[in-house]
Amino acid sequence: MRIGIVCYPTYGGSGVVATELGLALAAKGHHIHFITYKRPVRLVHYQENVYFHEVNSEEYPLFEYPPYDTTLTSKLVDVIKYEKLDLLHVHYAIPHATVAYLAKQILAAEGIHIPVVTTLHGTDITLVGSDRSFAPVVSFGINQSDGVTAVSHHLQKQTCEQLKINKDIEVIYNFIDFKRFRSLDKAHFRKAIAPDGEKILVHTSNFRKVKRIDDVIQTFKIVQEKIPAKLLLVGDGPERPRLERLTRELGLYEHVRFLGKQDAIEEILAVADLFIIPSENESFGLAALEAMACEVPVISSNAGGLPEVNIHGVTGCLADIGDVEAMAKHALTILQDDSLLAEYRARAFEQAKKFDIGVILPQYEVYYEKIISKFQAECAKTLISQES
Ligand code: GMT
Repeated sequence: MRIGIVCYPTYGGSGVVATELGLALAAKGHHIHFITYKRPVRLVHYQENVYFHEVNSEEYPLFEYPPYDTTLTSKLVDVIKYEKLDLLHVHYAIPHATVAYLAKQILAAEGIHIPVVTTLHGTDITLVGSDRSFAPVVSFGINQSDGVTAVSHHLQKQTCEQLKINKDIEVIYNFIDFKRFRSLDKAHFRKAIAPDGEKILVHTSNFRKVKRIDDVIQTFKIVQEKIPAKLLLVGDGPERPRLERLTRELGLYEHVRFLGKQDAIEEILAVADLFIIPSENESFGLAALEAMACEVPVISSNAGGLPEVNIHGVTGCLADIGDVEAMAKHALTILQDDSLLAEYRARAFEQAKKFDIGVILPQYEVYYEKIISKFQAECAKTLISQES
């Protein structure tokens, strides 16, 4: 198949999933065209069957905000037409689903027809909750897509409850590539971080309010009062300066390391004893899955799709949003008993295998084929009715 993929190219789950999906499809022989405003962060090496089309926004004094939607639409029209794409897969509804619709309409006027699949990642739906004015546009984009997928059952349900949706939404879980995310021996790194054998807790995110990193720090405070421990905070974002201050105020600064944005997350997870993700909302929690693939148990909130990934008492523990006492209690139970920690590690790894890219990728291929056949049948029906 010749597939166009539209995504956000920056650090962030949806862009990572879109890029890894494209690369894996290309490795199976599909031709993949990434279309976005910057080279996606995970698109680092040359790979056969992979193409990148950069969307350049025009600088013009009239435009206080360069019209990205319009330039993206124009690029899509061009790439779909000249690269003869069979399907367009857009990740993240805003603005990609509506832009795809516009491109599709422009091409239809020229007799070119292409099906569109939209994958919902989470904040594209939950954001609507904070700005209702997005709702009609997001609903429209979703309803006009030929296929719609969501990364968890929770997100599927939430989308149908929150928006006026007249489409079936297929759940295709996020996935993990075990070639990259697996347990690694990084004893020297561990020694550098925790020279006296302290337990290591890790959190990775984009440092936004929704991640509740205060709870990570408060949980760590309780843990650190009971056992020697270190906390690694990976990532960057608007909350970081405030959190650095909080860490200092709590007298924790020497035990907490802010590592900033990192590409080789698997090397950091290699030294982790516990991963912590106490989010307010999380449609799936790809970061938790990455940890589990590296045999790291997870302490999480029970928000959104997290319980579909992290199983309480099996792969880690769940607690109510904001319940740092419970999170710390669970963390201590696991960390204070090495044989229990080993059991949790093994079970986290077993659970991660359910999301192996080898399991999930064929689900996308089957779904694409289904959508293309359905779309072609509908096009043929329309043609016949126009001729008669
Ligand atoms: O977590 C973020 O804020 C980034 C966001 C994104 O769009 O990149 O992540 C969302 O998509 C990921 C990939 O599907 C999911 O694993 C995350 O759970 C989801 N984030 C939220 O729902 C807050």
